[in-house]
Amino acid sequence: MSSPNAESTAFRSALEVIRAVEPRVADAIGTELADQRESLKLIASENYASPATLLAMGNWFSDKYAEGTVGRRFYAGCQNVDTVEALAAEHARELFGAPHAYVQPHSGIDANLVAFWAILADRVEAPALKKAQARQVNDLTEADWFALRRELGNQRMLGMSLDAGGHLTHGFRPNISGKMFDQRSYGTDPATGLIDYDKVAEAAREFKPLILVAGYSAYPRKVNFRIMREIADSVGATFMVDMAHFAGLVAGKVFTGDFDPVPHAHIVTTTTHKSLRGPRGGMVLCQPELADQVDRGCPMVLGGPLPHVMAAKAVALAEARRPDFADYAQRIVANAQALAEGLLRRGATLVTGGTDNHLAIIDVTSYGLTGRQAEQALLDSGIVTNRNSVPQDPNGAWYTSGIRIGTPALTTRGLGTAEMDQTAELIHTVLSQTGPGANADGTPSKAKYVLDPAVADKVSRQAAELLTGFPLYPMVDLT
Ligand code: DSN
Repeated sequence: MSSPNAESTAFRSALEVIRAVEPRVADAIGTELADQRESLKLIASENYASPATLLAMGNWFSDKYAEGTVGRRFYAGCQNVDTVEALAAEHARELFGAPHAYVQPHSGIDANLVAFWAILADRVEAPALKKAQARQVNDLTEADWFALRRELGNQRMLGMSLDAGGHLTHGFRPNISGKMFDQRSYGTDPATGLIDYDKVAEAAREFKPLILVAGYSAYPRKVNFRIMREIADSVGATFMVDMAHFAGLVAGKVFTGDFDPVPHAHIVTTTTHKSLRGPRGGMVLCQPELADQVDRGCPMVLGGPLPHVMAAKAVALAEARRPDFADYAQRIVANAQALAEGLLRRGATLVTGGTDNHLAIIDVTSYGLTGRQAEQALLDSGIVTNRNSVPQDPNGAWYTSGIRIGTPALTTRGLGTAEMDQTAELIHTVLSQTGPGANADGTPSKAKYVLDPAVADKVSRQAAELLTGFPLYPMVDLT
């Protein structure tokens, strides 16, 4: 552990150096910290990285090109990049018990693209090359190449529907994945809001996807990955899990056995900055048979690796291997459940009636609001959330009917279950005192809202007060 003095000196020096070149950037960095300090950050996908993780990103690794993988680069002089990439991958393998880890993806979308191409290469391209007795695609005849490209573009994916909590990159039309794959989605049971595994199996039998995707960005429950793998196996699909949201809960051994995706999936993707609390970035874990294809991620679908971010991934993954990370992961869930219970007790409606992970979805139609109105009213009151669809959402993906809340960030700050109850009170106060607004012509608006500024000010002050006992990056003095 470094000393707070060393951290303080490092951040102060960094800001001074930046200020000497472009003071407005130094000011914006300072203002960002001030803003984050003052608001209740409940965005389920955000967190606060450690000083060591943040500082590992600001250095001369940023200057290095390192296409390729450890020991097999397209540039000379990559020995130090090899060191940090190998370290990050080793920490990832050990932390998650994965046979192979690829730590180059710059984001979750990139990690998913690497996985999609690895699966297509393994399941479609490799057999076509074998059949044509070609070593690589350049050896194919024009006719064989044309046929292979058609085949690559004609594959099926089955993933969770967006309004049930799935992710845009799991085959939805506005995303490249929806243009690459013929996609069908499975939803949740309208009565319980839970995944109905029999329905998933039925959809898989009918659709026969090449890839079955599990994982979510807005589903407040555990997923049984053993059952999902059985479904994938029953139709010969490759089973992929996007654990970006709950990677920290897997790392912290909150999700084990059937609920740990790593032993069950052929391939697992994640971001490193959400509940895992690392730098902004992505990562792929996979079984040995997909490792070679995954390692071709750059330059197949990724630009040059970011060695400074891989250095920070190595630091954050080392932190996640410490025993106190498991305690952190347990507290994330305890806090999410306390927040959910606090809201339910005050009369809120939650999708699935609660949570057993790090997030909950408030159905704000019971307050007479759209997600967009609720999001803005909460923001005015110092509570940062994001609007989100609910299953079968009547307000569509732009206005939505839900508010997604998550506890990884506030748990990092040290808030506990008592503070979650106070947070529930603040959220309920704002939502119950906000009304829908009208357009200039008097018609109802899905965006405008009415909230007495005095209420917003009072709640903002209460939120700031709640946070005073839990300083954020206390080693940085902005005065
Ligand atoms: N943007 C992330 C989230 O907020 O869930 C997922 O991509």
